[in-house]
Amino acid sequence: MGDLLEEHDLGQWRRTHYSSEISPSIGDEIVVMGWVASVRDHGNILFIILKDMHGEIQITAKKGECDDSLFELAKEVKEHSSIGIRGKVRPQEKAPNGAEIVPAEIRAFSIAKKAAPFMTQGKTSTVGIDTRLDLRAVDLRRNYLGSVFRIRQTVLNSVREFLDRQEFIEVNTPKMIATATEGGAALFPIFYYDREAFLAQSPQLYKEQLTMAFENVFEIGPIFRAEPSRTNRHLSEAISIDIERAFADYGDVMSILERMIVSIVETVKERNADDLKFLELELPAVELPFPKYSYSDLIDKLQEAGEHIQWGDDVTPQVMKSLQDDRLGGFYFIIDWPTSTKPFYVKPGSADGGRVCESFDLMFGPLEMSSGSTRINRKDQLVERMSKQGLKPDAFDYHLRVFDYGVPPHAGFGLGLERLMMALIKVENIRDTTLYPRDIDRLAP
Ligand code: AMO
Repeated sequence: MGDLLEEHDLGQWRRTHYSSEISPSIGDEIVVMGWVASVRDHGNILFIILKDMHGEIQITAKKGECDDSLFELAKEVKEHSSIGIRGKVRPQEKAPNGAEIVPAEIRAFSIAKKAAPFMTQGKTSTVGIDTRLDLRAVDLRRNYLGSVFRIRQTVLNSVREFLDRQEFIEVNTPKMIATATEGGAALFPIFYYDREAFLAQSPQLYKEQLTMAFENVFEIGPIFRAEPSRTNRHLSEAISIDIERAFADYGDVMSILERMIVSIVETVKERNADDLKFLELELPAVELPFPKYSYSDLIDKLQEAGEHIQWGDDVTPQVMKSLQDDRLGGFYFIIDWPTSTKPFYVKPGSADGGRVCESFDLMFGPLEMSSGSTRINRKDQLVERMSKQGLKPDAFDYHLRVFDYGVPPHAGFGLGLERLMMALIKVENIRDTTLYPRDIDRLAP
């Protein structure tokens, strides 16, 4: 009786069907490939559940029914191994797709050398996230995360489709840059030949410049923030959906943002019905227009609720939790923030000496999803705001010089993809919405 030998090469083997294509009516011999999700050995009968990118298929090896030597080989198959099976399909009511495969040949491309330190079946995992992240590629085989990342794919597709319909052009801006834009967030310095440079915190100034040429632009790309804190909502590298629109103000882009969120929710409902069913998930209710609260009104409400918060303070998730208001459970905007709390490029309002600026945050419950604003399009005002925030206008010469050539009134926003996923999927930890999270403690894998 032979051992199950590893044959790393594909050779002449080719998959003929994905799991999702298997039905009891297939008469011919087929070849399936994937990973062993589980093995159940009942002595004279063995069930192997094989998982591929579309789902699962049952392989049933029965003593007497398949060749003796093949039956012995099948018994050696271990969870997580990568294998191919040639065999015949027959109906089996209890199996996925109502069919099972009776094997005629097994090919072990890679035999698992160890048992994984956590279960990959089932919806929840009992081990801590760090154990899972240390072996993330194996963790990502969990059906739960499969659904999360398929939904993420739909979110990205639907954003692109939506913005394409609104005549936005997709751009890619430099990620190695010379200056900071988002005051509060710390920068990652890098060596750039013989100079110091930084990883981009945001495509902000580039997307603003591009409105001069293309009017409406968007970018889906990484942003880098040296976040010193350990929280469930901050990453050091996140994906931001950024838009910028010429001849528009913050009201116009808020309208784009809320319609985009509605379009995302509807598209996920339509394209990911199976994933939502598996996750037992109902997507958040979205109704246009989203409620809008002014920052000042919210501070009054928080003070009434007993919070020690002053006008000018940031509104943190902890503080927001003290507000008992049903309308603050879903998506809503906080608008008209103090100018002092926002970056230099945000346009101050015309009333009250510009104490309040034309800005908004989109929230989901206590969590910030997006920030946006009308931007300053006057060079002298921008220089003044930079200086007020302690920045050296000379360092921004590369940006300021384009203001001599007709920068249009413009507005935009940045929406955090992982934060949006947290809201849609009700994930507690942002790390589960990204493949390989980066944070203060983690730079690998
Ligand atoms: P802001 O700094 O508010 O605005 O960032 C926009 C959105 O990006 C997401 N985000 C993060 N997500 C995870 N981890 C982080 N460390 C992190 N930092 C930010 C959030 C946030 O709402 N230039 C402006 C946008 C604009 O005005 O167009 C900006 O970067 O969801």
